[in-house]
Amino acid sequence: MADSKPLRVGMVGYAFMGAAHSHAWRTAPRFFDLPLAPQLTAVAGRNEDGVRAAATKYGWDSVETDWRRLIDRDDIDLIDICTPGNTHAEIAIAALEAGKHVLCEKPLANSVAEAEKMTVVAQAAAERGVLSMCGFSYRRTPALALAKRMVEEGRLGDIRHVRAQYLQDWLTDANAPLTWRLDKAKSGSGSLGDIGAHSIDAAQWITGMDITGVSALLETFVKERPLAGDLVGLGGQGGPDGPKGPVTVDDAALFTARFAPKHDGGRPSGAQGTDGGSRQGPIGIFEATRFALGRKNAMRLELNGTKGSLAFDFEDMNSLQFYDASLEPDAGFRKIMVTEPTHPYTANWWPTGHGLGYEHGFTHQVVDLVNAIHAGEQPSPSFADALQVQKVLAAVEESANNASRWENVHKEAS
Ligand code: SOE
Repeated sequence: MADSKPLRVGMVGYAFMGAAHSHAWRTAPRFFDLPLAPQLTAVAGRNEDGVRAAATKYGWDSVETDWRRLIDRDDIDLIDICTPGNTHAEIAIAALEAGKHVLCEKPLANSVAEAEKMTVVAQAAAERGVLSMCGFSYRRTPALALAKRMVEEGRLGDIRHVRAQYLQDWLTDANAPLTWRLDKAKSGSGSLGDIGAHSIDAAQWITGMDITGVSALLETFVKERPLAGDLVGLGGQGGPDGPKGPVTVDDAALFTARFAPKHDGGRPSGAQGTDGGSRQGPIGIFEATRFALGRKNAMRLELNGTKGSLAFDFEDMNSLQFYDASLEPDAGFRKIMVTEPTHPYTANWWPTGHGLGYEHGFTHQVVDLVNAIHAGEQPSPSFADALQVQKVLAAVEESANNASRWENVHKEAS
């Protein structure tokens, strides 16, 4: 709406997520009637040439080379954190305490302790009308938002199985450089936190249940890699013949999980189920890897319930596979094209069947955040929701590091 009050944004970081968020801040008011008008006021980055180039490319009005300047500026209303996880806590806490709303990329932090502190500060800030959200953007993929709607409507009955995979292959080459995502001190974990976190959040959000226990296996296939270009200055030439550094995170994470209705804690409770029976939480199996050669961004989720099943694959992101047990058994799964105007978010875009892309999830994230801020309501996912994801990540690492639960298959005759 042309006469909307501005929402002046200061973004920290301008790499892949900075590009996606910039696109979202610029695009959201052009396709959705927003009660506040996002303004790309300033972008911050340590390298002045780099951040100036990013401001020109992505349409930011000004630049800073220290994120603290964004916090100090009185022409900034919201801080958007698009930096590696080791910086999230310091920036988010400073911003919230300075009265700035916060959008923080996932995972929320690199530890449960950091995430807990961020959540406490966020809850106190919310009481002052200063709001915050964690950027689990896949919730805003129309097909996954429709999946949640269908689960809530009882179309699947009680959920028995959650099957989640997030498959990429960009590290299959042992000579791919040692970037920040492979350094635990910066990223907190590898495939587990970077992409597994999306699966955990989506599964908990769509089922409406929390993961209460896990059993896990982590693997690092390539133990050291050529230093990335920004580290080559340390006397290396880069590339396969240059200096190498250690990979300190997982390349792949596998875990089983138990779910329980929220706030029941512990094992699945006997809460009343959709069919009048006791609501037993589902069991889950999760996989996150960057070595699934040929899979580029296959974020997959399948739910099997007592009345139906749903299956989603981000590499075919505009559709949802649905098996409805109320139909003839030979009806099989049917493909729902999630492009009807009645589907989440889609009415604001193209005619049915034209489809959306990865970037639309970020635009929808901005739409929901701006509407929540204008309404003075807690955006979703909150830092508390993201803390629950952080606790699952920590439990997976604890389980994987406690190999005593692992049973070897004995070769010798029993
Ligand atoms: C990892 O390659 C990555 O960029 C994640 O960091 C993002 O969160 C995901 O949306 C796409 O893949």
